[in-house]
Amino acid sequence: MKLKQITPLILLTLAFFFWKCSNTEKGQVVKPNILFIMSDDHAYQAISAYGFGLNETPNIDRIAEEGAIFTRACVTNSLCAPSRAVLLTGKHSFINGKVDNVQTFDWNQDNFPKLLQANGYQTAMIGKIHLDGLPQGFDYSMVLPGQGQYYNPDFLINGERKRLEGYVTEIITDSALDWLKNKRDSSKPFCMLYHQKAPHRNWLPAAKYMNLYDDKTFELPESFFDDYEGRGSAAKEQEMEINRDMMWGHDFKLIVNPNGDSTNFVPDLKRMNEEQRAAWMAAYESENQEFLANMPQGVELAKWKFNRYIKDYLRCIKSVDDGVGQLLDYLDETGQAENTIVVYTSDQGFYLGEHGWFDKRFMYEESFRTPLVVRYPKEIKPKTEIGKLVQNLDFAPTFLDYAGITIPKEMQGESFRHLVSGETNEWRDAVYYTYYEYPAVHMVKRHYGIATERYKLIHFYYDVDEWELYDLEKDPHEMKNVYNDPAYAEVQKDLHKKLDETRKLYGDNDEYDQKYLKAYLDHEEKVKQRAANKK
Ligand code: SGN
Ligand code: CA
Repeated sequence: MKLKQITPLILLTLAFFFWKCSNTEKGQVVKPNILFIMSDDHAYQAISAYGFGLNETPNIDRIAEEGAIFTRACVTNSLCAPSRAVLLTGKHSFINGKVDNVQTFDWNQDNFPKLLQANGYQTAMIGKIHLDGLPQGFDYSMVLPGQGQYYNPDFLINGERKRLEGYVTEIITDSALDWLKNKRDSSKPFCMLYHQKAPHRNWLPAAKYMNLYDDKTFELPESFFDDYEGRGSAAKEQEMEINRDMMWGHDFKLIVNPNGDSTNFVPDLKRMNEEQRAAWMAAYESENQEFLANMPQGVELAKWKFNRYIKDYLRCIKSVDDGVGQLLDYLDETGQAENTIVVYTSDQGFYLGEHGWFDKRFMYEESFRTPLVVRYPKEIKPKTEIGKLVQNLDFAPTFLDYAGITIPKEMQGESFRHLVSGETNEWRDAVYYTYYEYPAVHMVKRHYGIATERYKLIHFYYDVDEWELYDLEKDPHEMKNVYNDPAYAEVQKDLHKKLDETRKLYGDNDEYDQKYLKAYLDHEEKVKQRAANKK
């Protein structure tokens, strides 16, 4: 063989050797670390990478710039605890059993951290989990009981309750860093669920951000005064309107109720220590007094309420974004950025005044979608944009795939590893959604449906029997239900067929609905009786 012929062969061998070395350690494939960051109720509209211009989130944006942003990531059930059960198990709510915030979650079923643990990972869960019982699948757990508190919160540290002084978002970040630096076995790859409580209602900011946005006025979204014409009774009968349903004390942080009775003060003030309370009073009280002295009316009052809400909401997000920055810096400083998959998402989306609303639950876009950005320099090109219908159902299989673990066939999601790396563009063309918590706070009716890239078909049931169909291309804000529009007769027929197929695919049926309805009503009855017995 001539040298000319041998050279490419040598180069190829050398390239393979170097590739092997970079991926192996003592002959073993190096498994990537997983840093799964999630916050609670973080609307994609409040992440600057999504381009809404509301606020700046430079650290979350960094993940998107150095990796991928998903523009149509969505959830299967837009509520906190169910969303967490889905992401852990990779199964729809009606299969994993945690359909609403009141049913108990069965920790004995399989979840992805258990599988990672069994395959050499060290796992930790730090922050909000909202699932009762000792979390299974974690070498270390430090979780808020239930919703948790913003100030001086209690934590369950490997099951033991302890009150920690400080602001919840900062405590969770410090504890995550502490686990990474000092507590874990660094000979093993890690998987850490770093899950913030913020920006969940009632949006209490850190003292240092209480005055952020003081000099700014946020404009009401276009659909703020939506009259819900053109949609069914569910949109009309909800109780999540900023202007009507938010509370003077709890949400707007007035210490004196403008209506005269004194029951509506900020309850959280009691939990704060003196220093925190002093910062709070200094930041809010003069504005409160001014408001009470010259109470605006009509549209001006709506604007005031919206601004109170959105400013506190965005202030909470500022601390969440700071924490993301600290974690990213830690990965950089310790040379782990290359080998760590970083995910930022929320348990669901949220309304920031669209349709006049706050909260979530509906299958309409703002709460159906959720933010998702992912960085993994080894496989994901910077500035990747993915518009496919990826769901929180897909997290468990995706993480297992990255870790080289066989995905159990019972898991219903799909790994998006090869979609986000650009290796394939093939993906599902419809996703399935269910929502069960009714009658309950915010009164969003029970519903299920499917979404395709262009359309959405929703069925509201239980105390109604109403169908809605939206054409997102023509009506991105879902203002007009075209279910009975003859121009959509074919589309409607196709979507019904698709919905039936999708329900079959995932194994959903009316029996599940009946079973969970009974469980829910039994629970409500017990709560009522308990309250009556107390009287
Ligand atoms: C609390 C909130 C509600 C919220 C639910 C569920 N009220 O009840 O506004 O919809 O949680 O949220 S508050 O008194 O806590 O402010 S979830 O994210 O946990 O599902
Ligand atoms: Ca939530």
